[in-house]
Amino acid sequence: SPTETQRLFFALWPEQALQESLARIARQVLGKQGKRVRPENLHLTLVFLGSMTAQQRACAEAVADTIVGSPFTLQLEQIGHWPRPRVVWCAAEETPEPLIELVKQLNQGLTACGYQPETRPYRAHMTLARKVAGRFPTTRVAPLVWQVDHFCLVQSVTHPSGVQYQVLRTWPLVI
Ligand code: 2AM
Repeated sequence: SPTETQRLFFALWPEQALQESLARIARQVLGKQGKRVRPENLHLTLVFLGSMTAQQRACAEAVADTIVGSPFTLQLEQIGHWPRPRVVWCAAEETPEPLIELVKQLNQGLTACGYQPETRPYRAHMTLARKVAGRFPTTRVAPLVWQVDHFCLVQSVTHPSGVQYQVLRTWPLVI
């Protein structure tokens, strides 16, 4: 129905092998601290859309259809902690220019869909764990190299057992 909504976001979705490598690092650095993200849920958000109607989703997909992006390599080597949201994340020391450009293109296009663009600066990260309190110094790990050649529209579904993410569509980064 037109009033039904879905909770959506654009993301980079790693292959299972990379998700497992990230999960292993998370186990090593976190031990028993916090609530680790399940390996199959590990991802990097580009734009969080939130609750979208079918019409808004169609608009967002049409925007994604217009994106002209380049593939890039993400070198994940930094583990850090944001004390206020209490998340531990993994990130690249250098955010590749094509990633910044992709997020910018999405944000610009999505304003036509009634999307309120994020006012905070974009910080590419993969949340590894939530509810991590206390001190957690930034550490460097052996880089995980991620060749990114597509991006995805993802639905977030909340179950009693936890959140489940479903990749709805993917778009290639080709130029
Ligand atoms: P996070 O990992 O830093 O929490 C699905 O919820 C994804 O969208 C997560 O990667 C989450 O980032 C991101 N996200 C960004 N803004 C959000 C918001 N306002 N509410 C929920 N998730 C958000």
